This record gives sequence, structure tokens and C-alpha cells, in this order.
Amino acid sequence: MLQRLCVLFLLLILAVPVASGAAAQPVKVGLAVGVTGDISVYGEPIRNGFLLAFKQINAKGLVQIDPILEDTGGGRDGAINVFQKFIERDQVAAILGPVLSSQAFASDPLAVKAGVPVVGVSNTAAGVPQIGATVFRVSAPEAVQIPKSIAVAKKVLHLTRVAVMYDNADDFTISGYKTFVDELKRNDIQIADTITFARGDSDFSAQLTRAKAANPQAIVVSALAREGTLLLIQGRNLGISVPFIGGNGFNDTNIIKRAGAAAEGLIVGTAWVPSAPSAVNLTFYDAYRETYKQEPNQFAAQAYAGAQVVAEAVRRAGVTGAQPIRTQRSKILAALYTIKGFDTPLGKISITKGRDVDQPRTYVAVVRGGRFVELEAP
Ligand code: 1QQ
Repeated sequence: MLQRLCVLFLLLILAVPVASGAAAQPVKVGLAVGVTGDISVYGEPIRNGFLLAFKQINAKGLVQIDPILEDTGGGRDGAINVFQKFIERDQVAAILGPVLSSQAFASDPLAVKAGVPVVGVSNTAAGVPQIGATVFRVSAPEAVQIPKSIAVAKKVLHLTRVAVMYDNADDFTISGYKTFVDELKRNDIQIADTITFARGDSDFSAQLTRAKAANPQAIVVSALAREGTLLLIQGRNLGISVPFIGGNGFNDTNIIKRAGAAAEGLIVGTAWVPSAPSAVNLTFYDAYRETYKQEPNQFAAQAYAGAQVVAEAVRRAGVTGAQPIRTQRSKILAALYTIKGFDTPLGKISITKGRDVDQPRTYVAVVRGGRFVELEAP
């Protein structure tokens, strides 16, 4: 009996550190997401993807994450304020977000200075991981996506002549525009006219009339969702019948909902399709539909993958919220580089030495019958 009691006592003592470790002291992760204003079309699926992933990860029990969500809105200042709060007040171990590249260029330097790892899940402009030594991303950049969409579109549409339109007031749309130009040149596709507009514009009739007059076989557009949707609708109303080819800003099912028939034929490079054949993707897809009563999109899938990657870094580095915050941050940072062939809804992704994502399989999609479907070259 005494022996039994001693064993019980020993077990109790041993159990104490476990109870006050991973389970009791979760690791704080800041989620910097624009869930209000015109970028909420991206922000909502991103928030949903993050929260779903952390709910599942915490339920598994290998690590415990305390996700802290803050709304950045769509501007630079909002992102800066949220990063400041995360870094100084909340003392987070890592940050996921912000939504836009233009925000990342403004807010990420704060995290770099403080040694806080940041994982972007939707930033696709050139130069994001180069912001500094703590900045990573899991979102395949435009430099990877656009060459594919142009190559496929060229074959499908027999392209020789296009008009190019772009938003010259946003870092991502400017970066995407430059990549489009490079690829069009590489593919010997003539740019009949280049037409600009600015984030916040609502009436595109002058620009679209000019694009139509250039007599292109397609209109290539680098825009965010709000302006992109209006361009599609107004373009069709002006009698433009040629297809639009868009960048990552168009990767959003809300555009189809809002533009309706005007979205038909839209071609866009994408990092995710619902039918991506993996067990992780199926689990993600079903759980997302079950939880949110709607289909996930690319942004939700990328957010889910980003959350998985951060949690995996926490697990590999043996980080708990009980450790000094500097230790948590530096351990996660080092562990992020070890993510190789890691199973996510985006496929098996790796983090490169340059802190960018290596995603072996990406897609080109076209809107048909109100849905994005995979477009393959003939
Ligand atoms: C960027 C983008 C946007 C479309 C994010 C939603 O790719 O800003 O980099």
C-alpha cells in the first residue's frame, strides 16, 4: 500500500512540469488580418483559415497556440499599429500576415527589428522575404504564377496582342504589372497599350474604352479585388468581349459572385484548387465547409498552410509560452528554415534559404459556369 502511495506521489510530482508546460502556457501568435474595408474579401477567408488550423492543431495537443487576431484594415498605418501592439504589448512569439504586400513593406520592418518571425500567407509581390531576416512567406509569388498563366493563356487563346491595365498605387499591383510585361515580352506577345488606374478608383470607362480601341485579343490586368471586379463588370458593359487575364488579386470567389457573367473567361494563376489531390487538402476542405458553411478559396488554404507551418516550427523547436520571449522568437525563426516537403493543402511545401516558399505544384484557373476550374494548355 505504502509503495503504491509512493508511486502515486512520484507520478504527481512528475506530472506538475507537464501540466505547467505546453498545455498551460500556450505560445502567442499574432494574426494581422484586414477584416474590414475593401480587402476583407481576402481577409475573411484568411482569418477563417488561420482559426480553423489552430483549432485543429490545439485539439491534437502536440503544441498549444494562442492566436491573437487584430484587424489591420487595408492600409499601411493599420498594419503598423497592429504589429506594434503584437510586438510590444502582447509579446507574441510570431506573426502571421499582413494581407497586402503594400502593408508588409510598411509593417514587417518592425518585426525584423524586434527579431520576431513573420510568415506572410498572401503577399506575392517581388521582394517580400527580402524585407529582412525574419520575414518568410508561404504564398507563391507572382514571379512564379504569372509565367504559368501567360504561357497557358498564350496556348489556349493563341495570343499575339494584348492590352495591359494596372493599378499604379499599390506595391503588389505594380510588381505584378512588371512581371506581366517581362513574361509578355518573353512570349513575343505585343503590348498594344498600357493603361493605368489607382486603388480607390471606381469609374474605369475612359481606361476601358482605350483598352478596347487597342483591339487586343485579351486584357491583362494587375489589380486588387475591388477594382478588378469593377473592371470586369464595366468592361462587359462597354462591349468588351475578349478574356481578361488577372494576377493574384483576382483569386477570389467573391469576384465571381459580384461580377456574375462578367467574370466568365477570366484566367488567373492560383496556388490552390479545391480538387488538389491530398488527404490534408480533403480534411481542410471538408472542415472549412463544415465550419463556415461556404467553400474555401486560395487565401483560406494559404492561411491554413501558414498556420500549420508556424505550429510545426513551434513543435520542432520545443517552444512553449513559458520560455523567455526572445528564446521563443529565435527558436521559431531557426525552425522555420527546417520546413521541407511539409504536407499542407497547397501540397508539400518547403521554406527556402531565402525564406520564400517552394511549392512544386501551382495551377492556372479559368472562370467557367460561375466557378474557377483548372485550365490546362492543349
Ligand atoms: C499582395 C497580394 C494581394 C492580392 C493579397 C491579397 O497578392 O498584396 O501581395
